[in-house]
Amino acid sequence: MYTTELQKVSALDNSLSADPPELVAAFEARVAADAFIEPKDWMPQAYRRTLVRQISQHAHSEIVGTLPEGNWITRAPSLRRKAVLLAKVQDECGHGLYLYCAAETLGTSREQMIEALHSGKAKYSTIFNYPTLTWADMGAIGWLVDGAAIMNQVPLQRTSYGPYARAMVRICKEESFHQRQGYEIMMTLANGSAAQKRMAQDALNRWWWPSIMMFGPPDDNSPNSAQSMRWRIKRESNDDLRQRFIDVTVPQALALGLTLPDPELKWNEARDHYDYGPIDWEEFYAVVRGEGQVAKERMSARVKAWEDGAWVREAAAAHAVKKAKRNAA
Ligand code: BYC
Repeated sequence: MYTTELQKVSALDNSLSADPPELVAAFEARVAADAFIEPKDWMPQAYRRTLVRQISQHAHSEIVGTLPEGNWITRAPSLRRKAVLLAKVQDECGHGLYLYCAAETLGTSREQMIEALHSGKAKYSTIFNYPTLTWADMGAIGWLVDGAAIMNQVPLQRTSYGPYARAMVRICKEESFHQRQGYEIMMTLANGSAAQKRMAQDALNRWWWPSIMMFGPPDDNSPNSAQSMRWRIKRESNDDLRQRFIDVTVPQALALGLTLPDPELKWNEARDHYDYGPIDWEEFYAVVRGEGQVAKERMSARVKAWEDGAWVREAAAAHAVKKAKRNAA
């Protein structure tokens, strides 16, 4: 039902489009030639809307994504781990800011995007609505969540909208470091005491399925994919990226001596890929709808941070007005 409603909205958007055909044709030719579309270039309304949706949701994910890890900064097991985790969380705040800036170039203000998040109109990645129960979750997030994010984001470096593509170049470099720090935590735990290894296995058991859901619904149930692929916003399909992530990650789990929580996972010689068991899409849609306690905690933490920060925004705005007046004088 969720998907059907989305499909109806997309069809409506396209039918209402009043874009001049000659401009659309020139735009499509540029996209087909792999030229970047820049903020001042003409673009179809629906292309702009799709980008604002995807880039702002991506930005929200980076910011909301700091919450599950921020939860462990004070409890990191050593000074080194604390410093590394702090640096990673700071990187993610930075990613959120580059992405909000990229979305602002499309004519949507930061306030509008934040309002859409807080009112539940805009989404953020489902993965951040799962709780972080143990220190091993910091390893699993870095290894699996950042690993999945890189798989999805490397093709976005060639997305058709210039500011988004350029933001992704830097983000991907930092995500590689995040993925390695997560794997290093998992390696330490997997080679540690029996209790540490159990903790690593438990984290893998809980984060595996949510990580492979991060790539979004299957291609035949992904209402935005066909148009986004035609506009070269998306370069690869949800299922292709998911398969590539599984193929790369399974040998990494085996190297750790850990077991993946999927009894149907098996190398398929003929396909040259791993086969995997059915994904619980009901769970995915429930998490997308924001069901569950963690989603509520995430949103109330973000709303509180926004409200607590009001005085900083007001002071910065007052300072900017004062500075402008001084310069004019
Ligand atoms: N979670 O037609 P589809 C990070 C929604 S953060 C929630 O396939 P699309 C990190 C989708 O929005 C990295 N919702 O959509 C940070 C759509 O609904 P709407 C986050 C999801 O856009 C801190 C509907 O389902 N990465 O790395 O063509 C610590 C149908 O889907 C999800 C990005 O944001 C989901 N997982 O494709 C650690 C990457 N999946 O919007 C790490 C940029 C789908 O029509 N985004 N939905 O109401 C994308 O690449 C694409 O937007 C997606 C979805 C592949 C996610």
